[in-house]
Amino acid sequence: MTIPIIFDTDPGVDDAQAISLLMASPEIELVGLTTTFGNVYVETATRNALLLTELAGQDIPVAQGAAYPLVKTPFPPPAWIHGADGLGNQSLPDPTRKPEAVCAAQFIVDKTRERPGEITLVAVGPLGNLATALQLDPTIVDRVKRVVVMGGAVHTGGNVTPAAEANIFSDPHAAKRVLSAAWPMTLVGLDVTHKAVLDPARMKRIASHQGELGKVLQHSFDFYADFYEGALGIDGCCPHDSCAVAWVLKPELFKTAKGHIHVVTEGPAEGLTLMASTDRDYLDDRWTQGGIVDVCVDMDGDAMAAWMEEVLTA
Ligand SMILES: [Ca+2]
Repeated sequence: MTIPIIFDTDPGVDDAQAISLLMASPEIELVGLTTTFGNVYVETATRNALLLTELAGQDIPVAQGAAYPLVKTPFPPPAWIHGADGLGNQSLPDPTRKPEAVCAAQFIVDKTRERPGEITLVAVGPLGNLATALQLDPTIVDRVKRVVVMGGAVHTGGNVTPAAEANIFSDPHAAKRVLSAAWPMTLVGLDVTHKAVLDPARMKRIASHQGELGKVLQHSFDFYADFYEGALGIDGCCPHDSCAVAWVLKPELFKTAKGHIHVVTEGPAEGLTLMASTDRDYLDDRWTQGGIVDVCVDMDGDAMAAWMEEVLTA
């Protein structure tokens, strides 16, 4: 039995690593990639999703999704982190395949109707596609096996603002809808993703096993690692999006806590993910709206990075 996954993504250097990880994992059936703006414009995200799967020789459907946040005015994509092309600025051919005729949200709705109770949605970009899928068909909450979101920061600070993680900050209104919906959900945020570091030696070994795709991963890693060294003093990079994949396949590496997640949509704390633990009572129900989320609060970062290498060099 394989695990069917739809991967909602804005590739993106760490997205590219996670897509490679999914394609290399025999336990995973990659039903499709759905794309969103975020690290890059959505057209670039779609092009990269098509290209990365083609480089691995895999014919995986790609459906294009959200171009803008639901409400707020977007900031330009962070070209200094991921490159203008999302892959550290390299000249790559255009993909030969085209995206699906349906948009990302409809693709998600359709696939979960075809296979009720089977599909895990792993979302590692801003959450507009999942929010729109909820709007198209609210009963989707009963048809997904689980939603795993890379985003947010619960006990730690943000990475784009003092409070907010990038995916949530990029579309806080979408995040609010998605993170309060009553579907089985896991939040994999900066509390855990900052514990794993993919260092240059490990990346080199991975790249050497990944053929043409490996060259793209190596180049984008080098660009991304320069940002990490300058900004955080880390030798390597945090493979944020791969941590969401790790949660699906290696949950024993994580420690979780249960809580309600409230997303702040305005003001200086815009994009903050406030967790109200189910372990205590509150003065009123402001903090306990919506579904209960499994929130990752700890991860064995060394074991996670070692597992990534194991999968990508097998
Ligand atoms: Ca991402």
